[in-house]
Amino acid sequence: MEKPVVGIVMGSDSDLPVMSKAAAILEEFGVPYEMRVISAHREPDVFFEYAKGAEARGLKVIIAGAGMAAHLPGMCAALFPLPVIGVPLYSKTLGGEDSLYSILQMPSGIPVATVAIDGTKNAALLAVRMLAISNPELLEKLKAYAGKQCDAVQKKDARLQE
Ligand code: RP5
Repeated sequence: MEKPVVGIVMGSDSDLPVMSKAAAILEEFGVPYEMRVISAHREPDVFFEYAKGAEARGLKVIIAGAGMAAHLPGMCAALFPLPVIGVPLYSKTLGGEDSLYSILQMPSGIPVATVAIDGTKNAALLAVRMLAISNPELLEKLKAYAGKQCDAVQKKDARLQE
């Protein structure tokens, strides 16, 4: 088993169905990852150890998903020096706008690359793009992936023209 280079972390196991989609993309691209459920609020010490140790464990990117008062991605960015991608998760009461603004409105100096509400697939693709900067094999896979998407749209259009 290769050493994980991407960390997928979420605030609760209730986030797992949506966050698992990131794992599926990373598997498709052959990117080794680790996946954890860690609550920054309910178990701050465990969270601190995870985020503080992430660089030494070999992680290059963290994808952090959380809902409601979604402080997990921002706190990852405070403790981990490499890119953090935040996934705001849908919440029943405020539809995920609470999560979105919690993750998006970071103070200057501590960046989190925020994707759309429940935008897990794009978060994983963004992580792959970041890794592809120094990995030509991944870059080729990304080009092939884009090509497949293009073909799929063209096939649908061609069917409409029949
Ligand atoms: C956040 O609170 C989690 O990321 C989750 O989206 C939300 C609700 O958590 P549970 O009450 O379902 O554990 O911390």
